[in-house]
Amino acid sequence: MFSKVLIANRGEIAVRIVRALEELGVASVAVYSELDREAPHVARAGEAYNLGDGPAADNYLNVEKILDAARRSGAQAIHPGYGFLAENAPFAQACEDAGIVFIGPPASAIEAMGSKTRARELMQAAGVPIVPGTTEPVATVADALKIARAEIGFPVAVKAAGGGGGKGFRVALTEDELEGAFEGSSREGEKFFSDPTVYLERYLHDPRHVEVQVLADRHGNVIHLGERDCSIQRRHQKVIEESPAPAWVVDPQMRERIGKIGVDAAKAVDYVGAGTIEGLFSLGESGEPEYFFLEMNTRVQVEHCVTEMTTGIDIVKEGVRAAAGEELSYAQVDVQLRGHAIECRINAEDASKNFAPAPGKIGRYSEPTGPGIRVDSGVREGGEVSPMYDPMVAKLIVWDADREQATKRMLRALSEYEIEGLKTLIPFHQALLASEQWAKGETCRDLLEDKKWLKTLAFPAPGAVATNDEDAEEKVESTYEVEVSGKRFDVRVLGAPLAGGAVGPMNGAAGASAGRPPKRGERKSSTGGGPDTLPSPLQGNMWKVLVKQGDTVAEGQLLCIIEAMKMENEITAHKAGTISELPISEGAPIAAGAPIATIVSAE
Ligand code: MV4
Repeated sequence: MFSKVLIANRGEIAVRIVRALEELGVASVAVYSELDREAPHVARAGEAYNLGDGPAADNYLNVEKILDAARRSGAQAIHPGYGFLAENAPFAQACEDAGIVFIGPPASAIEAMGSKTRARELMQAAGVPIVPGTTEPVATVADALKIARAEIGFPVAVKAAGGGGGKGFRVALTEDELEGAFEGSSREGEKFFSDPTVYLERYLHDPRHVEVQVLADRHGNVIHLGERDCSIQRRHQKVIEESPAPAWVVDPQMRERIGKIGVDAAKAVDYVGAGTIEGLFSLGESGEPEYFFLEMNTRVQVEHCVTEMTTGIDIVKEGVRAAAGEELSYAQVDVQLRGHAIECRINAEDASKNFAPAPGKIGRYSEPTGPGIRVDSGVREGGEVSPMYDPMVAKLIVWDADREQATKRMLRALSEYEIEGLKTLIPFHQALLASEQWAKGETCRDLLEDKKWLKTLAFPAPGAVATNDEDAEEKVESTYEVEVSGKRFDVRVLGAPLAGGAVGPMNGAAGASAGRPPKRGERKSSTGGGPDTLPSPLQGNMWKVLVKQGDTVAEGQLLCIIEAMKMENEITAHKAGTISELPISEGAPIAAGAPIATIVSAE
């Protein structure tokens, strides 16, 4: 086993890896950017190296600086976590060349799976079922049309070969949509992966995202740890994951089939460590279940925890052991699934505003505890969620005997979670997990795309005015705890503002009430005004601008799309009115807090 390992990451996953290393008796080395000087992952590690300030390209993504920190610390291996350098084949190779072990698969496996067309070709040769379509790049729209007509049929999915995770994914429902889908996919592939190559797949109707966790060592042992269902996604980002999949989706027979697909896929690329084979599950024309390989993630994933809960196997520790040349601690027969686990991603985002990132300073902070609860977080009270990084601040994972009980336990845990000052997905999770669609094990796509439903999850403004009648201006809803004859009551008071109370949002969306009285400037006027200028919630690049100066827009109307952290973030109008100023342009960088638009209410 190694004596010291450097963690080339931040946030909850860096903390997760420190914990695994500590249990293995391995010293940990953190790296950090200037912004993360006070971050929990730095405090938690044995030693830490400052990589300097600036964007991630200058620190967490800087190969030379990270290798240098590894050398200075005497670390024998580097754990990349997920994101950043985790699936970067040249980095894995650079580690090897520097005599440092990359905790993950060989660079050749990362590279093979990085090209989606190459991966499809390899998987087909290994007998792994792929979504019907092409394994060769499709050069022109004319070729695409020929192939779609003759071999695949419509609707057809166009995907970027360099893509994955939904980037460069377009659908052509009919022939006349093919050109637009082809061009769009190719453009996005070029922009994000410097590769305009696209390929075609049969478009599956309302599929489920079902993936399988695998572990492999350098001695030829490959096992699977069962499946995870990650069908609850918005804009191709997973928000809720569970293991196992709902019973009607994956039965023991299907589980064995998916497991074998995972093992065969890993063996085909000489995989080492923890990896995930992502696939699509759908019902075929005659209602029979189908499962196809989609892509392989050659790293530990955000949602690995649900599998840890149902198998009792520490996936991060097994990955470190495998990298150190040890044999896996488990054979396939040792893997027994028990009960049901669910994970909710606690992102600093406002679901009611199209999941806009909502970075900010964290006030009072208290995590849920009790039976069956696990919280993997990378934040603490008084900390700050920077617009510079991914808005996922924590993962709440629960385990219980079955799906129904795990759901109730998750709702209990969500209601215990206190995060003041920050808008998070907690109200979204509460509403979704209470829905009939979730109970039935549906994909919930209708809910996730239902703007009206999302709007009901709006956070009250600090010290929100309770009603909208004329003299409501001075009325504030507050909750107080009182004791009457020794019995405790929570009372809601609607009335004149009183001093004291919480600052900023609490977990609760609509209906939450604690709040200080509004200050003059931030008080909502009764005419539905509010500040005219909409600041950018995040730093990124302006990818599309959909309005012009002088346009009249409705509240919630799409104004522009900002690309940040490889994600498209839709920015919508914060109020109705006329755009008087629009200091943004496509392709230009935009800073967090910089003005996007000034909207003057029509009166
Ligand atoms: C698909 C698909 C339908 N047909 N591919 C790819 C990336 C992943 N984030 C979503 N992807 C999809 N690929 C074919 N050939 C539908 C989706 C899809 C999806 C799949 C499972 C669960 C939720 C989804 C949400 C949007 C799109």
